[in-house]
Amino acid sequence: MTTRKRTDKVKGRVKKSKADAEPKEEGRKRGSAPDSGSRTTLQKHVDFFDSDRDGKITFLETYQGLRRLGLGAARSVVFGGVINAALGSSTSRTPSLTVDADHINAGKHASDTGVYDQKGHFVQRRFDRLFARYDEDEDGALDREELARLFEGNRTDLLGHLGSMAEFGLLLYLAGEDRKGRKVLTRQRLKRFYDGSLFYQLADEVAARRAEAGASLFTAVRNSLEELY
Ligand SMILES: [Ca+2]
Ligand SMILES: [Ca+2]
Repeated sequence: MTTRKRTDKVKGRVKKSKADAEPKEEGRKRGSAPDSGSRTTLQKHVDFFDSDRDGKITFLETYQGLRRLGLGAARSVVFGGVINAALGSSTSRTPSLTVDADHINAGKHASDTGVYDQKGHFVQRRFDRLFARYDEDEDGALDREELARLFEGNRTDLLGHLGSMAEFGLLLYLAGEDRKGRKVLTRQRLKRFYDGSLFYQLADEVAARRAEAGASLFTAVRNSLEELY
């Protein structure tokens, strides 16, 4: 059992670094992402949080989703509260802390961003064009400034909805990679953000990291202190 788990972890790590290094790998969907051509990007993002798939996202589900994405307990409470307070009422059309996923799915704005087709599906060609335009130093990743410019001109549905939180700052925090002391979002990650599979990938990575950390008592104690915040 332990050996199998370890092998899986190692395999996961190899797959990840390979995928990050090779743009060609991009088209491949990860196993845990919902596999349905009929779901729009926004629906996939939402599905990630709706763990019992009843179409409603409770505060607890948002909290648990943020924890799965690697956010500490305190931050998850704060962000979860902000997200559900902001989206609960607007999607339910009555004061509520539960998000009504059906109404988040209108998808009206998704097609305006330039990365999606009329139905709200991701279009690789358009993404390539978009990325090339904003990756001004052509290092294959977007830093904070490049991301700011991108989102200024191309507000996606999701970011529109998450407008009250730290927007791409949170995205950078959760999905960014360190490069010479700066956080950057790689092309691969941004693509996954747009196609709706990023949250699932992040949750996989966080789970693997937590399992690994759990192996050593010292790391486990240190991490649980970190996770409180
Ligand atoms: Ca639910
Ligand atoms: Ca760049």
